[in-house]
Amino acid sequence: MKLSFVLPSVVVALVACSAACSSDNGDADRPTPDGPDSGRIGEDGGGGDPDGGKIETDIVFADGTAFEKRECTLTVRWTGGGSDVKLAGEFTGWAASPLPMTKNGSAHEISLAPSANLIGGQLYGYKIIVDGDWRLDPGNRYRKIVGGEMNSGLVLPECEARPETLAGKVEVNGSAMKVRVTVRSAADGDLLERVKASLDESGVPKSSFTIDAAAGAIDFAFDGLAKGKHTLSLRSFDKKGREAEPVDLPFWVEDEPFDYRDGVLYMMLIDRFANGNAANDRPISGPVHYDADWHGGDLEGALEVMKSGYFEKLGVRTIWLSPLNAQTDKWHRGDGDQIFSAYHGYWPVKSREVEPRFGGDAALRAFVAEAHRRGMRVLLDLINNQVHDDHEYVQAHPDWFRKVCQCGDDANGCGWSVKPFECLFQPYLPDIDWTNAGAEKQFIADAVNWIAAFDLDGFRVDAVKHVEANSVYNMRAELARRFEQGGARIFMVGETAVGENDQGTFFGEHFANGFAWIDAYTGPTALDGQFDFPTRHNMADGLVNGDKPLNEVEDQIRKAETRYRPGNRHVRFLNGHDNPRIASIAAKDPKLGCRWAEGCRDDALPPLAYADPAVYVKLKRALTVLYSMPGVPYLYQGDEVAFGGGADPDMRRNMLFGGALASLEMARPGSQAPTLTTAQLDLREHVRKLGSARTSARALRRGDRKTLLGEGDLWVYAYQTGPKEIAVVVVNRGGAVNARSIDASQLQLGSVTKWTSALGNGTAATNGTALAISVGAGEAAIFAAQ
Ligand SMILES: [Ca+2]
Ligand SMILES: [Ca+2]
Repeated sequence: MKLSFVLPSVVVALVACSAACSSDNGDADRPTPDGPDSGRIGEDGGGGDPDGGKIETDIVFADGTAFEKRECTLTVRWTGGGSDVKLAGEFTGWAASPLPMTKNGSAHEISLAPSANLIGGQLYGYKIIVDGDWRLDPGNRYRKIVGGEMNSGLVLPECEARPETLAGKVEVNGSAMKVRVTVRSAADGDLLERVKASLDESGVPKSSFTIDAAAGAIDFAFDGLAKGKHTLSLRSFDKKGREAEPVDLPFWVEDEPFDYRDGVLYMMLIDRFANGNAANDRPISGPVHYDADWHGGDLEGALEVMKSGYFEKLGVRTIWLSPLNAQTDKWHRGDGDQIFSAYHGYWPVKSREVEPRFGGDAALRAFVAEAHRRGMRVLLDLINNQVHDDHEYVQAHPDWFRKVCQCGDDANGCGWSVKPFECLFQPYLPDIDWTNAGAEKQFIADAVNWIAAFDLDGFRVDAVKHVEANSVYNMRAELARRFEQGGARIFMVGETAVGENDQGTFFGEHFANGFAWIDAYTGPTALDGQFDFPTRHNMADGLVNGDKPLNEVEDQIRKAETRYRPGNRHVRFLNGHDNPRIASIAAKDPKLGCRWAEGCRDDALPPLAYADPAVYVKLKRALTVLYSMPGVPYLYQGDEVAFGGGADPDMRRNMLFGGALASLEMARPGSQAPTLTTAQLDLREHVRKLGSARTSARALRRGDRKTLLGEGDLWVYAYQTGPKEIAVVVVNRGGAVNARSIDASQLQLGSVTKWTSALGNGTAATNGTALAISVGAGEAAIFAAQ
């Protein structure tokens, strides 16, 4: 079929309509939590952007345009073998009357049609019975817990309710993009009237689309697009005025298609990062000690730091923003009966609004836009486990939340692993009940809204192991429907804090060890990756405090490479906003034993800067390994300047920049922000060289790691992605190494003429199939082939 043509009779109405004149683009975007329940998972009520002033172009279909009708049936396909294969679910009375699946080639299939027991838009639990064995269906996106068991879930299309927008794959070629969008009528056959289209919140020019009237499709083609992120947004309406679920097609114009391994993930704790607007500062003071109070950091400050080029210099390609939801103004007693405020962002009272202290919605939009101009991705910390008592949903929907018992209250049968899903982090933080359909629907809709309203690129998902797993699957399904039809991927990386030997059985699913547990939540229909806690523990133990022989660190890294499923994007890290600082660990600071939550303050806590040069030697070594790891390296604010600090909240001291950015620094009232020491600045220079090394050497970002040597004090590994695309990493814990010969027969060295040192230290030379390596005592080096 011809791809596109415009019939002479086609009426194309170009109506520039701002939010002010668009009656169907207003409040629908912000459904009230107690709005009508359509039964659909992840209802988000529209694609508008009332605060952003979106302009849409009306593309009106001419009479005679043909449209396919929506499908009402859903085909379930099982490809896992077996001879007697049946489907059983809530709609079959489970085992009472399972439905036989028909063999079709190597698969078994069944087509499900709507009925009184199977209503479009509703989520039903089911399993596949394979020769008597009840199995989850990996071919379906949804999950549902029924009777304490995890099941697959299916949702029949709401074919009668509204038309449907379907997008083909977005093709980007240089600065040009094209995509075919097809619209289908509701099953009643009511014809489509129009599609409202916008590109980057502006209308689309008439020359950018043609209507294929025979196929009910629109072919879009744009050219001359600027580098960075773009989004084509589409809303379709039929003649009855019914609106299809909105579709957004985000895509990037960039020199090299991005991979999250390409650079560092940098975590910013907004309140403690940079204060760009003193007018929104609102500490609680009174009973709240400065260390646990709001300090004034905001997205305006973060934007200034971004504009200075700070992140590029560190090799950052992805920003993880701490939670931005509006927070309670209250303070509470927490660990050690100490008083804390919500400065960290994990006590939300609103689901869709940015905390005013962080600069509000406009500041987030500005920050994201600037990041995208610079080719950086922005992830929001998404809290799916808990809200604060004062959250907007708690009063209206008490059934969405649980207050069973407090996590860690072992005496009352509420150990962290005894009731991991329903236990409370704190008595004032109601736990979200993800087995409640209403709660699930709303919190997924809110997640979709964060992406749609603020153009975010994904989420860091908090506390995954305390949230029923259907949250991850069903959220991915809705994100995919809304944003991923054109081939984009909303990146989701989860926090499942388990050790290598941890295991658990939940809702009938068993995780035999930490690797399997972490992997269980990842895959095409779930998370893209998780924080690699088992490897973190071993990397930190071995590298940061310097106690573990390097060959044992190598063994642990090898384990991570072989025991996780290939293809996921797990995150490698040394510490984070919940752990004592690596500088204090490297210093083996005895003050780490004096915790803030036990009442320790000021000089009883670790210093902000260490004087001992040995600390920096260890940190340079550890950070060199971090920046040369497979996966996604993650840096927590302050690691690059060797901040000291102990347990919560001591590892969250105000960020320091020095130089032109010093005006954004925060300090305790009545005192000055400290000055970064020469040693701290020197470490930052080292990290910048590491960032530059990872950015410039494709081998480091994309290659498979090959271990060339693994001794207790000397460790050498390499990556190769082409004849001259080779990076060799040398980690030396012992004395100076002088022209040590390392077998490099795993590498193809034939095209290499020389080696350059990315960090400016040591030398490497090719000698046949070996390398001659020299590095100083305690040093790490990266050599790039030329
Ligand atoms: Ca501020
Ligand atoms: Ca929970």
